[in-house]
Amino acid sequence: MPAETNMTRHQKLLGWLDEMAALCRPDQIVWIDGSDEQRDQLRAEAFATGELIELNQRKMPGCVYHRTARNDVARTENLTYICTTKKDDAGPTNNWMSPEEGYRRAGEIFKGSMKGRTMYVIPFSLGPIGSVFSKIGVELTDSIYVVLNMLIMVRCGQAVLDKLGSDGEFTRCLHGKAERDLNRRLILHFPEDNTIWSVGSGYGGNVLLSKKCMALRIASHQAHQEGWLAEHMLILGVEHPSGLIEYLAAAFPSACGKTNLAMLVPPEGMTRKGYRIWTVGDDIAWMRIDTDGALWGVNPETGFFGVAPGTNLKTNPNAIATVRRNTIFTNVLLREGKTVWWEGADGEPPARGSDWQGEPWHPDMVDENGKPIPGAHPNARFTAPISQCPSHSFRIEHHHGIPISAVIFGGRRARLAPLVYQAYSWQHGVFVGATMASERTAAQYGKLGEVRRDPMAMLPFCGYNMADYFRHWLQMGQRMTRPPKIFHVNWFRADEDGEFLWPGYGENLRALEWILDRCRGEADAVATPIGYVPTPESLDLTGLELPPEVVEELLRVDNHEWLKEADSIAEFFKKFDDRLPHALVDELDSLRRRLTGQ
Ligand code: OXD
Ligand code: MN
Repeated sequence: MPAETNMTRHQKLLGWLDEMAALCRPDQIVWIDGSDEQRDQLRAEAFATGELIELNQRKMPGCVYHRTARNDVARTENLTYICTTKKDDAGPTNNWMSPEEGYRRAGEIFKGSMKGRTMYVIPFSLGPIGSVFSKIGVELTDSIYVVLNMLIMVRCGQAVLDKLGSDGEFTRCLHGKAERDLNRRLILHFPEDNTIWSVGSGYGGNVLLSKKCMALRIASHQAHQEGWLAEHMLILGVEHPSGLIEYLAAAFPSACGKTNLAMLVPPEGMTRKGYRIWTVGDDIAWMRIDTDGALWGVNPETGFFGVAPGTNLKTNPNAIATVRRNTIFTNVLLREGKTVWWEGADGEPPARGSDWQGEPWHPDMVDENGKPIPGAHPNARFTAPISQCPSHSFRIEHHHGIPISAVIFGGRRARLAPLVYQAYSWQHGVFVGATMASERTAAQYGKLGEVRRDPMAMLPFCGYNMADYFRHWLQMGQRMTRPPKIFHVNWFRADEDGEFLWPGYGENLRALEWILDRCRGEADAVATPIGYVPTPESLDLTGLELPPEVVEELLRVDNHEWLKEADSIAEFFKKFDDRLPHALVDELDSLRRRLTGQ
């Protein structure tokens, strides 16, 4: 099947396409031009085959519904590999395979896997087309669902090929559903070849190759080589009552509320004060040092691929407004009358519907242990354009990005970390990010205090040796004359009974206000062994009615607990042997000294 087109004269692209088509043997090849007409045609085709279900167009214009296979509902980290010549270049936190083995093993699965199917060619740009931040990729896929998601998530089509010209660089992304068999599924990254191969899955995080695979794993490798940062961070703008808008980039592990924070709605009192939030991105930030010596960033994506369960008018009203139209819903509950529902949605559960597996469902159903059977999969998703978010920033398309005033790291720590604190320096901030962790709470999992370290929320996404990644962060700090200040937040501190002490959601803006005031040198703090912690008076808590002892507990630093934390960090650092930058060991020593008063 020749890859004929008048859309591009890029010989390397055409040659690669021929080669991949010879491997996968599709019946036909279709180029995605980015037009509405083509999108509508593909949608109609997917309705006809049952790959998609059209939702109620009167109530949910432009919305469609999709179910993935039962065994294919989340990212499969155990089948995700970094394929580098040297194992050490993937590092101790990644699965590794040699490039030869990767191409051979995945090649066997891809072989002939698109017979009877169509191969779609999706040219896409991460970042505004032509911006200094931006990178081009081309994804080949045999899934219309992938094409329709990509049309929302990234800039696609002819304009990208025009920018690529006849010899521009691009990331080669090959995806095939194959049999969607867990034993024949591989998500492979070849950073040395700027190539991604994903086979045997139809789940978003495994198959929208622009996202985790390219914008994080491959891009973090490129960023290391080229001197910038590709991070698992949201970006939001906080408009100060004076009209000044300042931007924050924040990293939290998956499913810790990045989307909610990115679209935060200020509580009433702060709206009255004049605060306003501008959403730039909810998942990925690409950041560079500009000529002013400061860090500037873009969100390389144009859509949200958010978790639906738990999203409602209280937790995230802007998300609810965003998904009212032109949205793809995956693995949520399908109601009679072709609308959707999920656990934690507004209103009463519907009396009946069909669940994420297509089975009849009603709210009283329980499993053999008497636990309620959910109608939506806990990782059910919505894919929706950022432009539909009521708080979307007017600077999303700016080619030079936006200046980042503060970088925030966060985890779920029921016991240890105060609501917010500031690192003493860039180097100390890198230590805070590198040792970030989430702790299971009694309410959730039963076993208190179990900790998973997730450095900078990049554990599953760093495409090279994480010790080198830490060094890169340290060096970035040395190259900036006006680096952002670094902070840590914890919305999840709990009392002895496991009850959260902090109300969270919109109220989190109170901590962001303190952070930005600190950046301007306008808020008080006390120097503690772990960093600068707010004085109770420096946080505006008007209207919250938190008892003083709760505020004290939220800001408390327990030296004894932190010394235990220091031991756990030392254990974690052993993973990296002598590749770990010495500056981080120095930071651990300094922390211990401050804790013991030496
Ligand atoms: C994630 C996601 O898993 O964004 O981090 O989907
Ligand atoms: Mn994510």
